[in-house]
Amino acid sequence: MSFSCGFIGLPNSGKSTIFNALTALAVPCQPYPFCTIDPNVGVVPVPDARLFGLADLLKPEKVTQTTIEFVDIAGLIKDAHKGEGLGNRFLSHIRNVDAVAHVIRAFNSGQVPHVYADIDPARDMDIVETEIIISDLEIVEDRIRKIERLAKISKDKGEAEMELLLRVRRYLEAGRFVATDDFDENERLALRAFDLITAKPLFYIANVDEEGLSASPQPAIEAAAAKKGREVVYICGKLEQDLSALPEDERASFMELYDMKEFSIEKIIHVGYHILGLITFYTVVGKEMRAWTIPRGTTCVRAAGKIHTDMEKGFIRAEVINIGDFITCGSEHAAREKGLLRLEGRDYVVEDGDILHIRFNV
Ligand SMILES: Nc1nc2c(ncn2[C@@H]2O[C@H](COP(=O)(O)OP(=O)(O)OP(=O)(O)O)[C@@H](O)[C@H]2O)c(=O)[nH]1
Ligand SMILES: [Mg+2]
Repeated sequence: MSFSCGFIGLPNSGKSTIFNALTALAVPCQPYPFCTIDPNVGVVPVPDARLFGLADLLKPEKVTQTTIEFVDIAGLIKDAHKGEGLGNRFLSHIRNVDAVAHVIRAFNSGQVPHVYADIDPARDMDIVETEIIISDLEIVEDRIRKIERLAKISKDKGEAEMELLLRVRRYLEAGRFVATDDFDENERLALRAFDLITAKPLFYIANVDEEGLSASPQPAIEAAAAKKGREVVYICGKLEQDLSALPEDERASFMELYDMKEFSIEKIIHVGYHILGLITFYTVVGKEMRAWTIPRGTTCVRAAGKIHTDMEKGFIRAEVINIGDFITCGSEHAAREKGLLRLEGRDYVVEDGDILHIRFNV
């Protein structure tokens, strides 16, 4: 899987509409089967033009895309932590995701009431994110109390964890998400065990009108997101829903009609990879061609381990070529003649778009 992404937002912001469209649209992208694990969790193959381009050339029996998981939960309203609306307990369903997409209501519709009457993205961002912060604060406070209780009876005073929790609490009490960059690698690892939503990267999905899509990016939304240092993806939930109901051969002309330049999943992937620091590499082994997702900065030997532990243990070297170069050359032979195929050792840092052929010994 590339990454998992949980949706948050006000009720009627369009989370489920977008979730349904994303997961329904993915079905024809096979060969990875769309699978619904639960009505609100969907695993979708990542469309990958480079992988499809390579498959056109090499015609492998099997092409395996990487996948993305979406989790759709109920909407949050102001004072959800006091039980307003559906409360906030359902946030537990997104405590394990890698990134959070905050769906912002930016479409006008007389038929779909806005919980707060008018369209105001900046206000909605604050309402929902304040609830997230309070919910995380509840977790942190609980944990602090537990450590204090244990400290009375145990030799282990839990000092390191306490110190970390107190640091985290300072962000939350100041009404901020946790700036994970301020923590070192070990602390970040320890932080992960708390499952805090505020310690995950967040981006916005602005759910806009048909007209809003061609008029995007919208200055008011951009300004509000920039203030929080976050990126925005513009999607029209309604159009996505209509698009997902169309047969595949009619989709291109529909997209042209509404000035939809790419599938919205591609926009989400783009932002998600960016904020999570992910890249894609490829393998062609036997009859199978496959895309893999790794964090930027991963060494060749670690990437080999992602494919198979034997490949990491017995790693000798890798033959590496950029997928774009391979497609331009048209064959491995031509790429080799042009000197585009390189031999790299275990410490080589894998680049986005590398095709890796791992030589290993078991
Ligand atoms: N006009 C218009 N209506 C939309 C759009 N996106 C969603 N809707 C409608 O808005 C209503 C609410 O959408 P949902 O997707 O159920 O909203 P939600 O965020 O999942 O709401 P909760 O599950 O209650 O939190 C539905 O009637 C949708 O058809 C859009 O882009 N334009
Ligand atoms: Mg919903």
